[in-house]
Amino acid sequence: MQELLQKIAERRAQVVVIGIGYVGLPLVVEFARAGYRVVGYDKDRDKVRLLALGESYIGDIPSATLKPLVDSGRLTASSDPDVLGSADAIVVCVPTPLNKTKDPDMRFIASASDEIAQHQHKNMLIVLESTSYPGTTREVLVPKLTRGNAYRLGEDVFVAFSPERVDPGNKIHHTRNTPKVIGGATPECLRVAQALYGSIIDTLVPVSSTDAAEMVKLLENTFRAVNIGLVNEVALMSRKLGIDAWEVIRAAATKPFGFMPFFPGPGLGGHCIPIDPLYLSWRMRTLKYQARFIELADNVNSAMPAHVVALVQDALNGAKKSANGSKVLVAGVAYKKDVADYRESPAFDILHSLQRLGAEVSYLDPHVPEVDEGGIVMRSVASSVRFSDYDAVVIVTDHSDFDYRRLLAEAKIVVDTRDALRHLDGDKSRVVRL
Ligand code: SAJ
Repeated sequence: MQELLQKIAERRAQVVVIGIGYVGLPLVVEFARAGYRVVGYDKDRDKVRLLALGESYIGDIPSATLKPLVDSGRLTASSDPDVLGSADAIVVCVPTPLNKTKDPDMRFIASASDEIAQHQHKNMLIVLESTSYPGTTREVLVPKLTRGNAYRLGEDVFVAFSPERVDPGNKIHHTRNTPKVIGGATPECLRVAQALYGSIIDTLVPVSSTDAAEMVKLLENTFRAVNIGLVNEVALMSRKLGIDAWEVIRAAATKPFGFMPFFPGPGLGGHCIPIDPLYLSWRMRTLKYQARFIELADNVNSAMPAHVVALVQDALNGAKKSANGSKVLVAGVAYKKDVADYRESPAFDILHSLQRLGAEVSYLDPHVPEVDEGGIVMRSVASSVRFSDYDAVVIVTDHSDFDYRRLLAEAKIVVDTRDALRHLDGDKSRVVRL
């Protein structure tokens, strides 16, 4: 351990980050900035090629940040698993999606851990950052890295879990200034992991085990999914009560203690909040326990796209039009404002449902020029599009750079799922909100 701690302290440790996506790329930047030699390892050759050129493909990391680090020779990229053989520290930031039956898809973690095991040598630190169910590090990673007792945990192999806390598009909280939770498979593992992360992150939050660290992350995201589910149900109840849910939530948010505002939306998007909590409910099912809040929130949130489509149908009906044959424009397909990522975006459920009703659908999203998702293959219309060319416009993502004033002036009907027009005066009689 001393040898490894020394290498880390002197920045001589060779770091390899497996998976250079929205979590891994900011990490390789911080490690390179701290003076380490770091390799971004990914099977996606496009990412490797772009990183090797110093060209960023992640909105939060400018190429101007990347290029000097690549030119310095400290930051390199590779698709060759042999780079793992020369690593002193490996950080795993691979996707943890759900499969078709909404069960954890562990293939990326399995493949990464197999490759690490194949290239393992003495005195290696391996940290898992990918969000997964409590027990993953202990039950999946550790056995592979200590198989046949070739390596002894906490003596010549060190394993930890440290959840990522990246909020895409967040201009204030980035890798270095966001506190980092770390759990070690043994106290020595924790100590080595803290030595590594302590050189790139201001505040570390050690916890007692990898299981606890895994659960911290799931609590963070379940907290969001459940509270978003709550306010989505508040929106449904308020509509039946003839109450403005947005007004009620904003008024409740003036409470200076004991309240945190969440807002209704067209459904949950992104590859975290709709997915991570289901890793916990899946794990609980294997222990014969039903995680009721997670499943209820998932039910409510998953039903929001259909609710939006019903609002569109009702609004068209109010104008004596059927959805069938109407032209509908979806404004925004990204999963949240001011990002280009459209994974799991509810926009596609809405587009699909409107198509099935016979509507002629288009979308406008300056951040997403084209999509090929779940059978929807489309290009965005131009931002100069005339909103009056459509029978209805549905605001699904409240991007800052939409021309809301012109949209409100021109559109025949607006279904606003984000209360994006709240700042505008003028005739709102054609606007329907969640
Ligand atoms: N949403 C609502 N209402 C809200 C907040 C969000 O409908 O009040 C929707 C968004 O439109 C989006 C989804 O929920 O479709 C997720 O939004 P999000 O704000 O949680 O953003 P993510 O998924 O990009 O990032 C979250 C992080 N967000 C924040 O902490 C603000 C954080 O929970 C994690 O670091 C990250 O997931 C992750 O990687 O787990």
